[in-house]
Amino acid sequence: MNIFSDPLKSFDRLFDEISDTLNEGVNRLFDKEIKIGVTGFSRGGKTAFITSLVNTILNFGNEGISDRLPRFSEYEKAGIYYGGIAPNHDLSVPAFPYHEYYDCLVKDNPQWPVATDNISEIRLEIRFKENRLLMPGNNRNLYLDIWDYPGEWLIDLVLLNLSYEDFSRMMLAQVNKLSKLISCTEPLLALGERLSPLKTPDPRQLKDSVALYVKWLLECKKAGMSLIVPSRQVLPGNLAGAPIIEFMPWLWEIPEDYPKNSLYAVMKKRYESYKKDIVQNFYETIFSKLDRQVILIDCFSALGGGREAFVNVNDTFEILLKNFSYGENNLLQRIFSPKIDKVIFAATKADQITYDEEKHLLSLLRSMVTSASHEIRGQSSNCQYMVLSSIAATKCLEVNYQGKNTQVLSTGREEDKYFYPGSIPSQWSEQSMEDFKQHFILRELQPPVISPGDPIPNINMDVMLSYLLKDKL
Ligand SMILES: Nc1nc2c(ncn2[C@@H]2O[C@H](COP(=O)(O)OP(=O)(O)O)[C@@H](O)[C@H]2O)c(=O)[nH]1
Ligand SMILES: [Mg+2]
Repeated sequence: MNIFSDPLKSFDRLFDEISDTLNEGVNRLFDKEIKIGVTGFSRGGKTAFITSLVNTILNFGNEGISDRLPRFSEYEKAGIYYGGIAPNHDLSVPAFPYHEYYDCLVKDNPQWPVATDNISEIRLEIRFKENRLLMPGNNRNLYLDIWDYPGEWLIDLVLLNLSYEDFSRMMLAQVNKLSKLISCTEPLLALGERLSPLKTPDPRQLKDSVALYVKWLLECKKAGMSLIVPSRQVLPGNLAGAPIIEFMPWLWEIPEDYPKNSLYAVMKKRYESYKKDIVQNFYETIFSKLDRQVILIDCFSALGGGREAFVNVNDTFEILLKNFSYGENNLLQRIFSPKIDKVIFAATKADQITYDEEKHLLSLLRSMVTSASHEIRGQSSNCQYMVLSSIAATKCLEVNYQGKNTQVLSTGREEDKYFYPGSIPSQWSEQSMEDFKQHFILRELQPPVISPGDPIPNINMDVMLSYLLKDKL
């Protein structure tokens, strides 16, 4: 920001800006602000998570709240007495519409928050009593800047280290590997007979060809694959129709030399622009500024994928690691951001299992992450693993079944008083995916009934708060 560039700027505004900048500096100095990234693949539970987290924080200071957060003992210790929404920092990023989502949940016919695939921000303020040696009893503020962004964008970071030729070769290997699974492989590869890399592109042919590649990507996504790059072709957000996402890997013989305005040159140029203006920009303006990262994983949907999905999840982690592991630096920090000091992996939607299955889900989550990456195992001190339900649609009850106490779930609705969904595997393997598909009944649950003003029921949000905040209060 150059505050001297506008001669018409009034002294007041100038002063405001200087003090804003100073405040920002001071906030950071005293650790009064934490930027938290929340990510995970589409439908993984990010919106539900942020809605529930905000709801819990807005209830700070209300009577009885510390009893609802037994494992967030810092709530009492730090003397938290207020939580609220503060104005957003970045005025150009959509604000996370908390009230809209909460209203949907508490209406007569409750609805899950609607799906969105873009970035959003919400800033929260927590007030508590200073209990450090320096200024005991003083009131203090902690700001949480929460960023919701699609996990698909994270996968794009692999492109930063790849030339257009590397990218093309990587995707060709994928196309071949998945050819039995993805039905449009043949027409996609056959495009090569019609495309002339050295000639000026025919705009219509270029558009149609890219559309076929996007179709291939979408089919991969549907089959549970996660190496979906460039991600914005599948989740375009405000880039829909922009030439910067209209390119594809060159899946055929790569020309050594090509004229400046040729089809090949156009593809390569757009790829480079995408890398610089979209991926690099995301990295610099958001990702590299995060202090903590929550990664939400829907293990149930991962278990429901096929064999290739299993391999692909592992591959994706590996590719991320390979591309970000230069030098002797802390690898984990390298992968996630230069600043991030804590990464929390949370298995979401844990209200779909009984309480005694939670340990299996936790172990499954660990084995999913660590089987893909030996490095993460080695760096696990700043990694936390937990299970979570942001908006719990069921309650776990104990009933007497054939003379034995058995845990079951209930949605509280008439139609399913009790049900037992089954047991989930505790290790991530192809066999466990088969077992899960055969023995587990995954239901589409309706959101819970919540009265307006009431807190959102959840599982383990207090544990999450403790992981995120305890050392900052
Ligand atoms: N049962 C249950 N379902 C959930 C929970 N969180 C999310 N979901 C389901 O997952 C869907 C996608 O969640 P959402 O938060 O929109 O995912 P996003 O795409 O990552 O933002 C929701 O519409 C719900 O159906 C949860 O805690 N429990
Ligand atoms: Mg969302």
